[in-house]
Amino acid sequence: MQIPINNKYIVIGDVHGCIDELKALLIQNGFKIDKGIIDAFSSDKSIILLGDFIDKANHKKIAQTIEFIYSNYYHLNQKQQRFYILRGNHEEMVYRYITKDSSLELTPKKLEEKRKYYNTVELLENNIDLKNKFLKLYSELYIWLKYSYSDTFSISLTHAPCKEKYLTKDDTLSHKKMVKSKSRSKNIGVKLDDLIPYIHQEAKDNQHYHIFGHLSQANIRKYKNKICIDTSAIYGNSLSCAVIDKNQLKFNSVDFQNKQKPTSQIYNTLFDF
Ligand SMILES: [Mn+2]
Repeated sequence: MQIPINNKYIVIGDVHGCIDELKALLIQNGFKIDKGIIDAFSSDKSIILLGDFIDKANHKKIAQTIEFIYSNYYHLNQKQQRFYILRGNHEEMVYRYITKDSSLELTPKKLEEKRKYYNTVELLENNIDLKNKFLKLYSELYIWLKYSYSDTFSISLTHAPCKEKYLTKDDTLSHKKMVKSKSRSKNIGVKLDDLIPYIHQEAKDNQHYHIFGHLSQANIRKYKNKICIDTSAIYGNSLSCAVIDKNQLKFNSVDFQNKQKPTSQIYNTLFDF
């Protein structure tokens, strides 16, 4: 969906239950938060989450994250849309588990994955109120957003990186590609630039940017017009954002706040050449 070009945006990478970092990042960017509610007048920016706001953190933090996003989504969008959320592969998989999607065969491997990678499922199965909030939010998620400022400046936003032929398209295959790229956990030992070579191969020296998350990195990774802003908050690193204001693009981050135990991860660096 095209988003208005007369607004400013803060685009936030994969939250994965890092509610303390999400609040800190919003505050760092001028928002005031009182009792979990964002003061709509404290900033003129609209908020965009790039997806994967659930899973990996502990249940308490994931619950707080869903509650915060749910409350503020409907609070900020009362008069006009000021809060947008993209669908990440984690929202999609959790949705498929909790709605008992018939195309999801619950083999022993899938049940193991549910416990290991999609720990929000168990949380929602035991909390109907939270499950209903997640389902309502899920129905609001976008697959892609585009900020078309001018002939020389635009920004496409998706959860995962994808080939340009799929970017901002609305067929089923394109949607799938914008939500999830090739799995690193199923291709251990393969360099990320070899696993998804199209990102650097299709990169151009222009200002038609593609900003995505999904590939947890040690820092913001930028090569020409391709930018990854998933800086591994839940792995104890940082939560990052891109700030869009007219034809200006800036970035900032907050460090992991140590309010929960980080999970572990081996970084597989993007644009490592
Ligand atoms: Mn992801």
